[in-house]
Amino acid sequence: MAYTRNNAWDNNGTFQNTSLLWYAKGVGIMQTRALDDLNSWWFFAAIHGEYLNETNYPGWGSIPGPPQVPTTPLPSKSIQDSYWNQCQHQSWYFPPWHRGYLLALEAQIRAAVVSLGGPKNWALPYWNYLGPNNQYKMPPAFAQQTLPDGSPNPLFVEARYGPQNDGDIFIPIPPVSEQCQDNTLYTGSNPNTPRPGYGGPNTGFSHSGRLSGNLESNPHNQVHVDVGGQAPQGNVWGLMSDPGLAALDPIFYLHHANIDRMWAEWNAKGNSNPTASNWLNGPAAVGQREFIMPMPDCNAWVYTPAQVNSLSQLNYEYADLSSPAPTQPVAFDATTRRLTRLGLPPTVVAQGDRMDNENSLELVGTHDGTISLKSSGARVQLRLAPEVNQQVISSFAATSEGTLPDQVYLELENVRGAQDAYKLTVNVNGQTAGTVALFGLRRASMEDGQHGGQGLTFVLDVTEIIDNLHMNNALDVDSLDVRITPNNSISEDANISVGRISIYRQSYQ
Ligand SMILES: [Cu+2]
Repeated sequence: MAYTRNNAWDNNGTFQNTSLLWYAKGVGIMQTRALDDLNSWWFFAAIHGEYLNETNYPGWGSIPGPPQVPTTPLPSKSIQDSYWNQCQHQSWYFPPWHRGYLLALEAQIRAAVVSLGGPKNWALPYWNYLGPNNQYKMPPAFAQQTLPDGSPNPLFVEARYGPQNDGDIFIPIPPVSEQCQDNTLYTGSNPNTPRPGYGGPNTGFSHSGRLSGNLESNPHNQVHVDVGGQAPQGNVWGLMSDPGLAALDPIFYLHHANIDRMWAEWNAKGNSNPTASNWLNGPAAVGQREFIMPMPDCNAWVYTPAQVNSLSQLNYEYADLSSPAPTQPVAFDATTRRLTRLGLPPTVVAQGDRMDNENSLELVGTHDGTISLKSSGARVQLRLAPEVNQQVISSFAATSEGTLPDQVYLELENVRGAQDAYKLTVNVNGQTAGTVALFGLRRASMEDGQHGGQGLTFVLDVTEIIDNLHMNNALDVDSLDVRITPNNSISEDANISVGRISIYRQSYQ
């Protein structure tokens, strides 16, 4: 039987949408089960990530309910080690790991729905916040305290604060966008795909890594912190703002169903997933942890990316796989836009795909020394190395030989901090370079973590800004003016710092 995942905004996103009503009842059943039950809501959240050993927030014992999150009884150490803290982030495994996670949760909810006499073909709805009309708002069923029968609504969560920290949950568009859908390369870069690529960088098992792929950066990370936000006072942030809390919030799975839908749509447009064996076979093939999920029959399901590579191998489909109407004709890709901007003929073409190899990057300029972000952010002068900057400038002249000018990136390197619920907008000489969300920052900053507390690195494609400076004869300069502005005033406890801000060139020659 093929299951169809429908839009959560059907029937205005209320409980008249029966997919949402049955989801609520299924979540309710899973929440009655104990933490050490592999089929419980709490166990599933811990598969993504957990903070059971911490005493202060975000320790699971100090979460303001509902839901009332249990911290006992713990499963055995070996069960914890094989199942918990498994989610793949800052990695090319981000899309396939989450696809398997959704399939397992969906099977659990469907079994609970059927046990209550509900539809045998129930499937997880998706929240397409980038869709038309009101869909940028959270479906109203999630904000109701009670179900239509008057009982408590399992979809209601106290720790959900929204992008303005006032409890109004919506996704600001822009900066959240579907621009990543125009990428044409899963890992690496090409003129249509900024590094590190649509699906993420080539990594091993990566519960917390360094650099998010483009789908993971925007919309995924941004939607997390927009929904979660931060409490107006006190050191509490929304469950969705932090990977170790996020899957406790039932909206999590509808957000990820949409990310999964976007990946399927990207493939349906003709883009390919990796064919390298270390992607297809997953990290277990090289002796690292396996991807493993508990299924309703209590059997473990061990899977690889190859097994979830396309929807045609699986038992579900999406009601709508089409993109909203493109704002530009399809042929009007990033390369064509760039040629138009620079007034160049279509005979100027770039070489093809590049692996995201750091050797292909050359440092153009930097601001050395750690920058601590104040409540209002930071402003720095980023010094350029004159010789390297001249190479960028001369790459514009090389178009006479038919080659595209350099692609240029701004990086915020080794960003560290204790709270994830912020977004930072970066401006270069008054032009917006982009917005990044700090989802996963706390975990990436922990010294005992996978990368020894190196923090996260964010890449912004500033090619268009450099093009504009060049066209205005304003590129031959000693320094660039870089501003970092947070979406909400940064609290001192967040202790957010940027290790280095840099500009890199990547040549097509
Ligand atoms: Cu997520």
